Amino acid sequence: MAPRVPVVLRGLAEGWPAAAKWQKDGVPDIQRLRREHADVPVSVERCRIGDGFECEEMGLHAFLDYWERRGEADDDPLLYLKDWRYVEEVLRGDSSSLYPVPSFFADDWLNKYRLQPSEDYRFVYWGKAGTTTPIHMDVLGSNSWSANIVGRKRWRFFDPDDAHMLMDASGTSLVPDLRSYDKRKFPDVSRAPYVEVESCGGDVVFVPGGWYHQVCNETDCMAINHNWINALNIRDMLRVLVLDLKAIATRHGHPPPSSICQAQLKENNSVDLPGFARFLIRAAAGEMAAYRQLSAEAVNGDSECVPVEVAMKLLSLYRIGHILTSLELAGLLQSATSSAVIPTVHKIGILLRHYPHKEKAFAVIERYLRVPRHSTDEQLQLDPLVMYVADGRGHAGVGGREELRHAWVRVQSEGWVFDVGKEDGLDDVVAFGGEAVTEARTSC
Ligand SMILES: O=C(O)CCC(=O)C(=O)O
Ligand SMILES: [Fe+2]
Repeated sequence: MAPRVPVVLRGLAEGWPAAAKWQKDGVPDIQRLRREHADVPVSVERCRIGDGFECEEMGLHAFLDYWERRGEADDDPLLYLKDWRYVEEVLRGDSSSLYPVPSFFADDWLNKYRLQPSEDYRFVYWGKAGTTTPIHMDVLGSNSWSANIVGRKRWRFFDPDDAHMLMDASGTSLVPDLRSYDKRKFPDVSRAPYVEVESCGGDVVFVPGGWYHQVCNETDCMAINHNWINALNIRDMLRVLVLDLKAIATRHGHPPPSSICQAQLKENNSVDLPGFARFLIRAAAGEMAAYRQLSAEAVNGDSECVPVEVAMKLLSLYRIGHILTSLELAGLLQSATSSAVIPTVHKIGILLRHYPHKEKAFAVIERYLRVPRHSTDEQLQLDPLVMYVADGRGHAGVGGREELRHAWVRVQSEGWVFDVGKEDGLDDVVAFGGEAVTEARTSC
């Protein structure tokens, strides 16, 4: 996962209960699906080549009727049932009767800590041969995994570094559909390098966040798909939100923390920044509990070696602490959220300060999670939040709240290790990385 390239895990979904329930002899078992599913309303997309898509609501049984009938008339539309929150709506929140979540993908904050109680990102996709998901990048910078229960899909992936080739001359609009587009408007698309893969029944595809992809169902397909975020890509989510917030602020002419901008942010992304901070606070509690349990188990075993799971929890806590502090100091949160940020960050700081195997954990993080300890100045410059703090408000050290009036952030040369403290009381310093703070930085 850390190298962030698409991967097909052949046969990982073989033998899942979903295969026995949804298909027979390699084709969807429509009679059984109809018998075993209530006629609930579902949202389907009408797929049209090069012309975007439209969503419509219909009953599940009408969709299954369509599935059996489709192809009898030449002008039958192509309907794709997708983004169906099946676990939540059909299985009452517990997916285990249908599939196990593969261990590689189990560290999943989006579905565990939830942006909103009802907002989960566990979907089912059912589509006839020819249905297509046009080119897109997954929501909120998240990764996804997609398990083919039945059928064959063809995927085309574009590296984030080549994303500019998929845009028009202004760099703002994305080519709508790779099968048919205006070559004058999108002159570079045909030259953009891509990775093409095929996934079949029983295969699971890992889709790294930030990669544009288009997916075509070459036969009738049924798939299960999760979007997820954890310590390795939480900063991508922050970046997506902050960039969108900046664009909204520019468009509306209001400052980013204003309720108008935050409401628009929530409209676009299902979450505003205070909601994002609440999500991180829930994640901090969960990750701290998991860290305590895992590290207690590890100490009972071989304490010379820091297991990668423990290192991962430490990385989670560093990153959550960093983001919460940055948001608070940048004045981007409202007070209801702010009052929960500081105790959370303090708890995280204390926990990290007392961890005895920090150096070993850093080594594991670098080696196995491929998070470089020394991030370059260039990377820091690219962090939109740091830029916002630096260019938007001048001094990172001047926070809005009384408790943070003298607090400041120093992004150390280690990159992801940073300190938070109070100028006038070094005893109160919460030292990330173990070092007391003696210097304030106002920009990067
Ligand atoms: O299977 C599809 O049609 C789309 C899947 C997808 O876009 C994903 O898993 O990210
Ligand atoms: Fe996707």
